[in-house]
Amino acid sequence: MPQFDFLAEHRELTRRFFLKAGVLGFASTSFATPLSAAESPAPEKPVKRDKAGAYPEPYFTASEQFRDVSRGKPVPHSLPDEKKREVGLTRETWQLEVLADPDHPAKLGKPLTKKDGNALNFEALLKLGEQHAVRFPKVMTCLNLGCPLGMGLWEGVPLRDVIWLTQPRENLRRVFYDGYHNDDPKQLFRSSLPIGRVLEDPFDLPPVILCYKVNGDWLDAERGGPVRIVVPEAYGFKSIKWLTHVFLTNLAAANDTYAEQNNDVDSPLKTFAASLVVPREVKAGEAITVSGYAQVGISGLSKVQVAIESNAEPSPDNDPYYTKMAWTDAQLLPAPTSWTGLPNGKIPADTHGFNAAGVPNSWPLRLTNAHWAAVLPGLPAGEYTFRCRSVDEKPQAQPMPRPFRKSGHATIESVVITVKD
Ligand SMILES: Nc1nc2c(c(=O)[nH]1)N[C@H]1C(S)=C(S)[C@@H](COP(=O)(O)O)O[C@H]1N2
Ligand SMILES: [Mo]
Repeated sequence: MPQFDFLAEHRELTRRFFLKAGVLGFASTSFATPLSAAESPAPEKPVKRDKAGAYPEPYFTASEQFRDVSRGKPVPHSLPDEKKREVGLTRETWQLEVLADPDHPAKLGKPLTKKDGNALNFEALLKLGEQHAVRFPKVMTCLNLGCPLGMGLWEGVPLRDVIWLTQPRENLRRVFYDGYHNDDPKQLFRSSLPIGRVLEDPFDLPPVILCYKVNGDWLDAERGGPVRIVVPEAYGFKSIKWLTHVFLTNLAAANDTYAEQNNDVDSPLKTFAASLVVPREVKAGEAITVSGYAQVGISGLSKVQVAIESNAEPSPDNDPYYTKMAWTDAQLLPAPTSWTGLPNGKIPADTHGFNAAGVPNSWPLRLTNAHWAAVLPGLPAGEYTFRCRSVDEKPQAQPMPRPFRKSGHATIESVVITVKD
């Protein structure tokens, strides 16, 4: 299966930056990346180059190049077409039930059920989309993995518009939802949200959607089609694929499958910086080129900073988050001018975060990845430790104040660099 070649994209982006900066350290660099080395398997198929041999300016990831995180035996997207039709995993046969949770029922005037013949079908969803469709960019990323699975422009109908159809009246505190799981309770993968998050959007966030398109195309089966939930500010496990059921409940607590794995299921995307290309060895006195990406989490990103210290000098005590280091600002790479992966390379009208001309209102965009690069001055021979961190919009250095792994990847990375005479 072809996969998202994030590193190839990143190298092409930063190549332009280093060319302009007059330093091209790439020939001798080797990768030092805790993320891609430890957690991301080697990409199987490189991103296609254009006629001139250059990679496209990366941004949105082709749906088939996403990394796939799907459970199930067999995984639902691998079912034969006929079976997909039978179980409602095609646009023609898909139906969504929106019901009261049988154990802790919310009071609904009109649940949407197969039994009553009013379950929501794809045509009715698209009909709602004519009035209410929304689009927003978001990186799909797994809380357990930390590395990006792919960048999508997700399109769909706000979940609240479907919930309103059920005429909820009382005893509604949370929304539980799950997807097709081979009718085997052991394979169930489910998630949940407080009703308040669904009915109203926190400041400047897009709504939670029933998503049926990504990057201008119908959502394919591997990405969770015909319909998946996409929660803008959340890690991937909240964005349930092959959606079949929404339960409106009076329970106040999360029932997410991910909660069973010690995960913090209320954690929104963290802001952090990661290195992707750092040399292990450089010549004394020679400029050091480093680059990486930052996940722009819920608290935004104002800058990425880098620091390098000699291992011969002891670091200050009681400074686990390196707040006392001599940090310098890296360069955040600018927004693309053409949006690879979208029809005609253009941002469609009414996309969250963009103006009418398809230009981002600000940069970098929240809930996406930003790329960065820096050139550090040459150093005398010795062993050094390179680090990078992010500073959010508040501006707080991150990953503080919440560096717990089970809230999502967030560390200040360190890479040892040897400088040789
Ligand atoms: N039905 C269902 N939905 C699911 C999953 C799953 O196993 N089954 N995996 C979740 C997890 S843990 C992640 S990280 C994302 C991954 O989305 P992707 O496969 O589109 O990259 O899907 C989520 N939705
Ligand atoms: Mo995940």
